[in-house]
Amino acid sequence: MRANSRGIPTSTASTSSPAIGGELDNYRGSAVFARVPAYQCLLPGPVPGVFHGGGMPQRLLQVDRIGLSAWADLLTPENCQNLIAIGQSLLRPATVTDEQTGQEVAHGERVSEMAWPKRDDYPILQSLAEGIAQLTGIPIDCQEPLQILHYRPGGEYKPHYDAFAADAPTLRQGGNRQITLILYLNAVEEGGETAFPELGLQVSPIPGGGVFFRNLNEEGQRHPFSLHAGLPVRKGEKWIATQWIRQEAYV
Ligand SMILES: O=C(O)CCC(=O)C(=O)O
Repeated sequence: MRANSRGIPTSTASTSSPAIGGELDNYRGSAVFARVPAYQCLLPGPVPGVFHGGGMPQRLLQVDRIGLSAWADLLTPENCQNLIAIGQSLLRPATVTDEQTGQEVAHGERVSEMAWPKRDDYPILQSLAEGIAQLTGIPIDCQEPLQILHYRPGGEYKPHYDAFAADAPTLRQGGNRQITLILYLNAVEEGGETAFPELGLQVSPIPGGGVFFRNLNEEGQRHPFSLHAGLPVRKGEKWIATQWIRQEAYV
């Protein structure tokens, strides 16, 4: 996460409006950070550690509009290395879920490689799933399989919503994606932030940290403020693990 000298994440603000759906530079330029959010910075404080033997993840930031919180120390360096190794063994070009068919399809908006390991094949994925259930308070059954993503320089995921449209047939697989959790597995040399254009916020990857947020509003519809992007990696590579959590048991 971007952080000031006291380690508290910051965002950048300006006065003009962002052009949602425009070219990527519009998201990265100062105009992106126009609608200064009503978000609240919390001082880091301990919460029950769930991913590594009772350690103490730190909540660094809370944005109430979409229940976004950014965390440090969710994963140990060893956890991160293990997840990267799993990803390395299974990588293939990234796809997105087609709203109509529920099938995975290639999409120019997503320039990365991904792996979708089976939880049963890796004990770390089971304990991670349990930790995520504890962190979010949502039963494990609602979790889609964890997705491990790898971006090379130039790789990115353009602004998008994770929640599906209200009439998408894939909703039959457990309702909509109510929560997204993105875990950062390595330090990116330059770029690769997760941007929330509507909140005026960028979260910079720090290894072992993560960000989670709600994709739906109180009526269960796609929340406009959940729009987000993986900004281009300018130098180095980026590894993340994304967990989508449905409203009901995922089938
Ligand atoms: O790469 C990122 O930071 C964002 C990833 C993302 O948007 C997703 O997996 O849905």
